[in-house]
Amino acid sequence: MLEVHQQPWRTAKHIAVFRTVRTMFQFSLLPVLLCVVTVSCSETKTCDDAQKICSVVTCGIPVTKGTPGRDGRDGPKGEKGEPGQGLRGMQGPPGKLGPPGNTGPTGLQGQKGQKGDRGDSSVAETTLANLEREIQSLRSELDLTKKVQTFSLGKKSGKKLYVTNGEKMPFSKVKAVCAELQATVATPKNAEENKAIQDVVPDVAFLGITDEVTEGRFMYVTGGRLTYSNWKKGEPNDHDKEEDCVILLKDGLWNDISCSSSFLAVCEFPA
Ligand SMILES: [Ca+2]
Ligand SMILES: [Ca+2]
Repeated sequence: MLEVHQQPWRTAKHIAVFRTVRTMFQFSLLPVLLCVVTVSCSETKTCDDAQKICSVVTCGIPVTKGTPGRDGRDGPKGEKGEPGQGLRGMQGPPGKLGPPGNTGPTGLQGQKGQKGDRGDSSVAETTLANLEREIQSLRSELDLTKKVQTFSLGKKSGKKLYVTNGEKMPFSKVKAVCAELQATVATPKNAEENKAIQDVVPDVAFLGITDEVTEGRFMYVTGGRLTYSNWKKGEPNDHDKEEDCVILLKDGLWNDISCSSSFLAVCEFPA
């Protein structure tokens, strides 16, 4: 204030600028002074070097060696080295069997062989003898089978065997069924055979007798005129002129009937 009064030419603006410049001078000089003090405590350096140290070290504290830094990044990959000289491992087991290959082309036809020797007639004779023995054996076996069938299935009278399947059908089908079995429709040629058939069937059955060829003249389906008959009284009457077949009634008597009617089938086998 005294200087303001002693130097009246100075304005208030001039005073403010003066104070600012003085303050800046004082603060800029302070680090230099501190650095000079620090350097003087350790070793002799120029003022410029001391300023560099002061940027990382607190002035006035003795400088000590720091700990090592972290490892740097890995360098680029080197070139492939030479094969090692160590022991070689044992060879592994064989691999799995591969799939089969495609079928190859057909080979060339071979050469024709030489003509063989003339056959020996004794070989043919031996073969024939063996066949005859086999046939004889089969005949014996067949005879035994027929005897068993006769005993277990049918009624035998003389040389005939009568068998029924228990089904009722028209006469034409009865003939077909028996023919398929290489048999004929049952045909009694005497009272004994008539009784044998009667015992086999449980119901009314067709007989192998018709007058289809000539009305009123009954014949066997296997051929030939009747040598035996057992007609019911008043039969055959050819009722409505359409009765050309013959049935065996339950009492053993015969009756002419329509061939399209259905009755039991009985086949006759030679026994
Ligand atoms: Ca008739
Ligand atoms: Ca009749």
